[in-house]
Amino acid sequence: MKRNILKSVVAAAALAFSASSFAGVITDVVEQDFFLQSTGPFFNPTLAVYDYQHNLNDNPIPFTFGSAISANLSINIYDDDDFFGEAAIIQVEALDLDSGGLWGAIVGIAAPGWVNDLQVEALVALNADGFLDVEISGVGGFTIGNSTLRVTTADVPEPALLALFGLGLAGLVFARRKQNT
Ligand SMILES: [Ca+2]
Ligand SMILES: [Ca+2]
Ligand SMILES: [Ca+2]
Repeated sequence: MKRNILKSVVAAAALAFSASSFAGVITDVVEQDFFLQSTGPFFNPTLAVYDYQHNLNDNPIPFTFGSAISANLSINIYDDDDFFGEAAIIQVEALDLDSGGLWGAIVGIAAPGWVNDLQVEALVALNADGFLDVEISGVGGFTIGNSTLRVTTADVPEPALLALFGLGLAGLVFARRKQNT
């Protein structure tokens, strides 16, 4: 009887281990090739807006909510090499510029590429549901290419399986007590 319970506890522990997320790096790439072009007169162009989303829930390595301890976002954004300037606001989740930022050049060719580490608010949003929302709004004309999100994860055991493991332990304690009386 006792041995059987012990077996089930060991099995539950093994299950908890196999289903927990292990420390590592998840790389999520959104493949895109979008030319953002604002319209309107040169001195008063309209703001053009482009949205996309990183989804960690459809990846080969599954993402466990709450396991992201740091993340880095890299966007292949580049100019079409015209003389005119361009300006972009990169918004990551909330409209603050700590995780997001600015990109562009007043005249000439803007330097290609944009990269930043996610700050607390965006990291919390990513941990909540495995989605990261990005919005790029800008004036001028430029290309928004692939976006790469690199997420460093920590070990997080599945709560449900931990509960199962706890239940097994409780059963073991109960069985021991029963045997002692
Ligand atoms: Ca994905
Ligand atoms: Ca330019
Ligand atoms: Ca341009």
